[in-house]
Amino acid sequence: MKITDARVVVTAPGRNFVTLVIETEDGVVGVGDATLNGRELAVASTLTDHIRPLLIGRDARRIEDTWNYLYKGSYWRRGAIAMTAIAAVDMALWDIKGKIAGLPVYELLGGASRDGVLVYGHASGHTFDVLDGSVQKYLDTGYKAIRVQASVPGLDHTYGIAAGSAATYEPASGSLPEEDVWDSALYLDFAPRLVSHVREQFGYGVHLLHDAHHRLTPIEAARLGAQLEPYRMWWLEDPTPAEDQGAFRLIRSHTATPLAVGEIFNSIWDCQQLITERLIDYVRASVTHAGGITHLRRIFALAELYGVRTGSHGATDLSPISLAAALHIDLAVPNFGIQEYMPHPSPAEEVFRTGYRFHDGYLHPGDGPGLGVEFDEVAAARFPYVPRYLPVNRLVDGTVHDW
Ligand code: EZ4
Ligand code: CO
Repeated sequence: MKITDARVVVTAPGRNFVTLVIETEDGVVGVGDATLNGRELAVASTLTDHIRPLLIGRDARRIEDTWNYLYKGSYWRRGAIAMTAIAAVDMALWDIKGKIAGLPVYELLGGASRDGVLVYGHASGHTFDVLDGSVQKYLDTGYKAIRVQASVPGLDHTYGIAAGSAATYEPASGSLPEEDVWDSALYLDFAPRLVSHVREQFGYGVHLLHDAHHRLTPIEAARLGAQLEPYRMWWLEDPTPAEDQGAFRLIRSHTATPLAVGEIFNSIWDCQQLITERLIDYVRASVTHAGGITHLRRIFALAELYGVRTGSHGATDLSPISLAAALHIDLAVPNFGIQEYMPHPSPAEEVFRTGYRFHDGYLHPGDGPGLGVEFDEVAAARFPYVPRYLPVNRLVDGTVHDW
């Protein structure tokens, strides 16, 4: 079954998404997510200018061979841009394979290991009052697990806080990145009080998560983890910058608070040491940024051997196609842990018609063939791309810091 076309659609229904559409001679069409927040056009060009010519005429059924051809064949391995491009091809080919078989992708991955996928939502607030309202909203909707973030007193902007009651929190910056001021001392003083407050208000019957977003030093993270132990967190996410795997040895030796990292990983080599030395509890690699279904399930299989569970990134900068693909993997793998879930901004529904469903704190990918997402290219054309950047952090003295 030959591939006859592979085209990239860049669209912004609420926020920017890059989508790869692969067509076959039989008329079966597959879609893949190629969105890399803030670097969208680099992936689009990789796909259009470099990968498309390699796809035309290839057998769409040969997923593993195509993955290896694109990965090993480029010589320049890894990197977020290349791995996101390969991921989009891979997702589209699994979508096609499912449609040919008439089966949802999770059936091709071995079938369901569970009835639904436990998800966590994002509660946030400028004040504890607002945060409490946000937590209550998630509890009322049936969520069993909630990420809690609140504004750090003394800082103008804090990562992860929604402005007003809107569900999204990521700043939509203009033509240049917004610059925020960061102070780890203020944060470290505040974070244990934040979690203790939520436990006092809501008790221990809900799983709590918190994201430190890569900003601490190993010893700071060690102290925070130790201080959070009484509150029995589901996890502390991204305590330190993710590329330093060895840093987790120090954190791990000081705290039994479960650790999660990986939303910026693009390869199994980014977490080999973390997994084989059992330095983390959850690996957060995503299907879009870590080479697609073919590579992500390899990461998860390695994790399974070492008792590390999955906790895939699921922020709204990953498209509904990515969330669908994640849900198929989550439903199938034995070592599933939890899935991050932020509903997409409403215009996205006009472009991506999804088959996944939320019920009582769990998501299910649906039972349609393939990934179960229909991509409407006519609707996509109504939402033109607008370049945007993620923010940049500086310390009080002006030094650039991790965001
Ligand atoms: O900041 O996906 O856990 N979720 C996160 C996200 C990331 C964004 C970056 O594009 O950390 O909100
Ligand atoms: Co995160």
